[in-house]
Amino acid sequence: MANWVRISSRSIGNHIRKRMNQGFIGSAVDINKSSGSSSALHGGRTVCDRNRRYLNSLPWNRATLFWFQRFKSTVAEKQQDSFLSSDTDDDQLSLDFPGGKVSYTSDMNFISESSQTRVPCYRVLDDDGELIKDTDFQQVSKEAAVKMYSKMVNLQIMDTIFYEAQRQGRISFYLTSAGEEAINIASAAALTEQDIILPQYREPGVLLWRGFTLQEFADQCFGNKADYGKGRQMPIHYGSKKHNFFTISSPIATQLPQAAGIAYSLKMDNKKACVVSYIGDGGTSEGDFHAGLNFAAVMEAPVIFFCRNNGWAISTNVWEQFRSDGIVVKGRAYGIRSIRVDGNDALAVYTAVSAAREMAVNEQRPILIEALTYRVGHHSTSDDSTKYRQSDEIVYWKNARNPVNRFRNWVQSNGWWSDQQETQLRSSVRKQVIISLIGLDIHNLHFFSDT
Ligand SMILES: Cc1ncc(C[n+]2csc(CCOP(=O)(O)OP(=O)(O)O)c2C)c(N)n1
Ligand SMILES: [Mg+2]
Repeated sequence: MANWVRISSRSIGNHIRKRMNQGFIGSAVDINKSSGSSSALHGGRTVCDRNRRYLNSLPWNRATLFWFQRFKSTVAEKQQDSFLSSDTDDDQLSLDFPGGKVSYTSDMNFISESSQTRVPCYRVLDDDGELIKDTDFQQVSKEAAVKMYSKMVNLQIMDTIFYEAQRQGRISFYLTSAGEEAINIASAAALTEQDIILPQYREPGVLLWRGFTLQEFADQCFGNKADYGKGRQMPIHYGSKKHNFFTISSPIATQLPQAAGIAYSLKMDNKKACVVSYIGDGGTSEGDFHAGLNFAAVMEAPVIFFCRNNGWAISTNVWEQFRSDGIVVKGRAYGIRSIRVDGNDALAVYTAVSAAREMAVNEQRPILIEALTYRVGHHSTSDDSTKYRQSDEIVYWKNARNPVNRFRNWVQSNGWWSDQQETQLRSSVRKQVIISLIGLDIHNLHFFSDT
């Protein structure tokens, strides 16, 4: 046993030394080579720039490199909480503890269970889809914006028709992404195809964005011979090796420790890619959430943990799920840089994921994103959400805070979209979805929904 520990710690040490010699770990903290696209943000005020200034002010050398890299993620924003002490060089006043000095205090203060104010939510578009003045955001080209909007509509229509197919008894189960279309599509649009996705289950739009066809979705839900899982999985458990999208697994949160491990392998192979792992607010109560985040932080793995906080975990609302200020505050506890974003604002999601990806890949670190949104549909076809939540609440989120309409308003206000294109798109997608079902030789198809 002792021998094994000696050998394995020697090989980990060798790995670190090898990476340092290759400049790999060095490049992760290379203050001169920071992320390329940061200047693309309006105003150029980015986390990376602020970090670079902070790094420049520090005395550092190669010997302190590894130590420094382990802790830099906690200094990103330099937010001073009242309970935090200022740095001191006086050894009498501080405890030289493994991992860094801790200053002493004579005041016996418990850290408050909550801060005075909640972490704000980053957004770019107001509720009507108008650009908020002086906001930092990543510009999107006309082509990209139109593609993003079209894919959101694709997702909406696929959901409506597949949901009805389940109600008609043609498939055993279905689960919609209604209300979370912006999260699905805008996060996918900000990534490259080399980035590896580990989904929870309410993110089929990521696969749709990457080119998984409507027929492939239908084949999986019907569990026919064209389904890659050969019908062994429940409907909606999609997966595609070709699209770097791991197969969905029913036990929630198991994907998080796996994501940290896969990201660490990307790091060891010196790949310019990251892992993106999605999780719901309910999933964060699983032990695997802790394991995944802690592992990723310690190993400095390039992974984005994307939490869709949609207010509900089946019938359990967030207040009954946790008493923290959502999920975003948990990042700091693990030493992970984090942001809260409006999940119903496609431009905000796109910008946040672009910046997170840049930091994850260029600085080799995990990032946590909490996107605030709302599950407009029932949890699944096995659920009736009106039994545990107010209809008014659902209607409010469905209409007043609709992410698809909001993004459409912005695209249309740029002169990139018209009512005529809208009608054409909806009727063409509807036909394509129905064709994907006709191909399965299903008879007496009737879909009446106004999609
Ligand atoms: C390990 C595990 N525990 C419990 C369940 C049952 N379960 C399925 S979905 C779900 C709620 C998940 O809620 P959330 O993570 O918020 O995702 P959402 O459905 O809101 O998108 C639960 C508890 C499960 N699938 N796996
Ligand atoms: Mg949820």
